[in-house]
Amino acid sequence: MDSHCPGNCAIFLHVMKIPKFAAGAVLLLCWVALLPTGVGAVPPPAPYGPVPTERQLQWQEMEFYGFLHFTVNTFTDKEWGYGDEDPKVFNPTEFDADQIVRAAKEGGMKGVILTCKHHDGFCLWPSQYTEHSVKNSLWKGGKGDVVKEVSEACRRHGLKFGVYLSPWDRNHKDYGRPEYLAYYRNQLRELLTNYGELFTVWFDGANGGDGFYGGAREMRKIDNRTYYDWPNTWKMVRELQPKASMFSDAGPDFRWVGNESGVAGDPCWATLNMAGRVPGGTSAGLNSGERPGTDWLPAECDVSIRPGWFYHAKEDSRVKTPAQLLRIYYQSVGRGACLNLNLPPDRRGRVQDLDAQALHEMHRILAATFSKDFVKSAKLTASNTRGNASEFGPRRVADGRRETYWATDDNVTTPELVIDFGKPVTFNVVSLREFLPLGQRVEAFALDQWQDGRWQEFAKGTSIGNRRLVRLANYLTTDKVQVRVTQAPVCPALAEVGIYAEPLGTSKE
Ligand code: FUL
Repeated sequence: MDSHCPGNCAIFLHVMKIPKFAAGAVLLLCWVALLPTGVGAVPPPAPYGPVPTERQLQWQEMEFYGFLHFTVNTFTDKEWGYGDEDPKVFNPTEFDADQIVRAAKEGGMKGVILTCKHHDGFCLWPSQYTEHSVKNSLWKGGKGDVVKEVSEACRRHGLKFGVYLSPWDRNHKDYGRPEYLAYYRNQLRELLTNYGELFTVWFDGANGGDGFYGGAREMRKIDNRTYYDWPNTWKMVRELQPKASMFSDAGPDFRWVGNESGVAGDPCWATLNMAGRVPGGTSAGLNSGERPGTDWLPAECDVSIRPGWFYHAKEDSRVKTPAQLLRIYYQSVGRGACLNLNLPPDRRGRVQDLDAQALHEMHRILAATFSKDFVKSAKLTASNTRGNASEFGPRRVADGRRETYWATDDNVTTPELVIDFGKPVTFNVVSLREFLPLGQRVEAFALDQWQDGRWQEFAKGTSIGNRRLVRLANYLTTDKVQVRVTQAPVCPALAEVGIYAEPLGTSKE
């Protein structure tokens, strides 16, 4: 923790839910320790609205990770298995978890989420609670465990691992009855305890309908407000995997963005009004979020690199191009959401070269774009700075640290920040980040360039949150840029401002 310890301590203590009396004592010590130097004379801004937990912050920092949709559907050429599939159809010929995880890593992903059980009910691990799993497949003579292999490959390659366990189970005889819940939780417990640390548990909202259901072959509908008793399932995840962030249409840690095309709303607020929301419930408000909102519930954009979620040979010609993937990146990560891009392993049990190459090329362009930040060597001047410049001054936006930020006095809510490069610079991408522990504060901003002796606006936007990427259709050349906060209910706290140039020739599709 650096020189603005008291403010950060306060947020830390709040986030960690440390009792008030203990928090008071710790804060007092922080103040006393810093008083002789005079540092910290002006406290940090007070948080505004809902703020993230430490767990949510960790998840938001990942920004980009992937889904692996793989099951019997890969072999039956379906998107939703009915639940009557013979486990023997699951038989990847050259399964290679390292190849899959390497493709994700070389594409810039920070983790992967495996469909351990999709709606068809087939389990990719030898669950002791069902025969409908890899243990009755031909793969590895029934001795294989895809969850184990992928989770271990993730650890070998430094990626995080997460699980998807479909609540809807078209195979299980008890689906729709109270007994199924015990089965679901038993399976979840296996995944939560046997495969190391998980960064997420992903609860799908698709629910109920026709299915095999142990041979009944009928329609079963459930009431998604009550059937799953989510609070108690979430409690189990918290106990067994305290660091895992949970996904559903209604959180509790991050939300669906309301579409499967990878596009966050503009704006996309990290907050939502939670009253009456349940997983699998309404998608109203999920795309743009709600402001100021009752809870911090940032969005995840899930989308497949192909039209379907599972591998189908007929879609080999429809793998998204690097240019399409880049657009998705800018419309998801660039609007403050995380991107969960699906890479479906094929019948060999590998990611196809086509998919890996498209992803790799997208990552190469992003890495080249963000390798040089023109703001780092520029002179920064703010129209207002809170307290001591070494604490809240404009240079804080260029130190590459999310934990530090430029802030203004409480009554200055629409300040300007001038970035003087000292020479003409050519760029087409601007990146902004807020200091999230103080809440989402900025409601609108504008960007100006210095041209013909005056400021000329070249872009404007609304929400910032974890990240806002402004990608211009054309490169601009100027020696000064101005960031203007044009609307905010409280003083802003900007953690980062970056200015970049995409490699020449990057196609925008
Ligand atoms: C949906 C499912 O129905 C799809 O098959 C896929 O798993 C997607 C990520 O979520 O709700």
